[in-house]
Amino acid sequence: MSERENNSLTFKLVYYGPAQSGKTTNLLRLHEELSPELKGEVMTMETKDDRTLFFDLLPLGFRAPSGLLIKFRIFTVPGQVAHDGTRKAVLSRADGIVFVADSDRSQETNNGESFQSLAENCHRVGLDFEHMPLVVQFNKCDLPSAVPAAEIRERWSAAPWPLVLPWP
Ligand SMILES: Nc1nc2c(ncn2[C@@H]2O[C@H](COP(=O)(O)OP(=O)(O)O)[C@@H](O)[C@H]2O)c(=O)[nH]1
Ligand SMILES: [Mg+2]
Repeated sequence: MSERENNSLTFKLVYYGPAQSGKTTNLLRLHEELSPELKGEVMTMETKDDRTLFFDLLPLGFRAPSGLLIKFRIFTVPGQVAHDGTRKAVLSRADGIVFVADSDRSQETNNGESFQSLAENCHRVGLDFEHMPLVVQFNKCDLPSAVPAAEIRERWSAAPWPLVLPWP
């Protein structure tokens, strides 16, 4: 949940998706693009087992003209199937989600399974998936084996979520 205290508002955003789809790359790129006064350090945590939280975090914030401090805490989840417990912990109390799909045609099953796990995990941690602010980003569109944009648009045409395709 976003919290409002001390004249500040904090939003938690989560990058979710299959392993290797480019979630961490997105976070690092965002960090590069932001001006220094807006951002904190990127924190990356990796463990071999699932006992410690395993995620990336980018904190950022700015002051609105009203004086309100608006902060974002942007997380990525680990995509590997084994890390479902961690994904639930990271997803808990999210205010918004970016689902990062891998456009490579060989990854269609992994994308589908990960999206299904997102819906299930939202329900498990008490988030209303149907009303969650969610954007679907098809990444790795530069690969020769990427599914063409027209095909992705056609397939997602009935879905209610905004689709981000970085190519025409
Ligand atoms: N070709 C291509 N490779 C990408 C793109 N985004 C990420 N990658 C590569 O995909 C691999 C996995 O990326 P990473 O961000 O670690 O994925 P994560 O597991 O979702 O966090 C890395 O080798 C990245 O350099 C992209 O848009 N195009
Ligand atoms: Mg990662």
